[in-house]
Amino acid sequence: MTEPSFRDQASLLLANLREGREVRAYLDQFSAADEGCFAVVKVGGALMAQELETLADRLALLQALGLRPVIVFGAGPQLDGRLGAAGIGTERRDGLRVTPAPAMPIVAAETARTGLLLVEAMRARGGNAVLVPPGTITARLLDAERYGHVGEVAGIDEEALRGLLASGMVPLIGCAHLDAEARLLNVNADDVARQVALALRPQKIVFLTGTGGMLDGEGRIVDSINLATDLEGLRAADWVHGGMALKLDQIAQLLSELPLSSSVSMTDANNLVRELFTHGGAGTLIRQ
Ligand code: X2W
Repeated sequence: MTEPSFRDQASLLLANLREGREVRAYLDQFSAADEGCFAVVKVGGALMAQELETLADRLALLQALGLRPVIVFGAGPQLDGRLGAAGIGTERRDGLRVTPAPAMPIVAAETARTGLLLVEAMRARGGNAVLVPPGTITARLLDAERYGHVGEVAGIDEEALRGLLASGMVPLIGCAHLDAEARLLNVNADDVARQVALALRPQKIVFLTGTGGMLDGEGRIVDSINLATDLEGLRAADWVHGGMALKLDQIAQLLSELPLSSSVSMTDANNLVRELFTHGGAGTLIRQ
């Protein structure tokens, strides 16, 4: 089956809006976030490279509908390439990139470049996005001996983010952030997304990935996961490997600190609108 095009998705949306059906209900629900942020969307670096145009289309559409997403983006594969070209190999520990001092200017520059490509692609579609200014997210050094210049999120300037949203911008948050001593640190983008979600308390948290959702043992997308009833069984299932189990635990932890109505979706750029605005969805919906 071919993926529905942007045009198909937009017409589905508009047809449903005219008929006042499920899309309208979702739109009303998401618009109720008024001054706040309706969704934190994490975009992995691979998708920033491969699906930039589609992503920019979908985000510009959300913005045109008056919705206010905040985007957290990664740049993992881009960093592998740039650092490799500079003679700095890729080593990961506990899922984090070991980042020696000479790598940091490259991490910062490549992250900014990756984000600016999305700014540009959104502007070309009538959208308006900006990279958040330095200091919006502050970091703290994790364990210099073990990871080098790697940080975790120490603080989030919520007012700055809400100000950008109120002025009609989609804030884009990368993975290089200053610490209290104005040192740049490399912060894993999934961690940034979770912390931003905890601060802004959006209705939706969306992880956009190339796989389009969580895959079961046969490589099919799992439609929905109810953590209250499914988590133990999933942990025990042989097809749930280490990385996926960790991700599920992190999502469960995140949702446990958010209102019961908040949910996490995993989907791809093409299906973002369908996942957000239809009961059937397109991806994996995770509730608590
Ligand atoms: C990540 C930041 C980029 C990232 C890294 O250097 O790869 C650490 O591991 P993806 O594409 O979302 O994986 N930082 C400390 O998270 O990008």
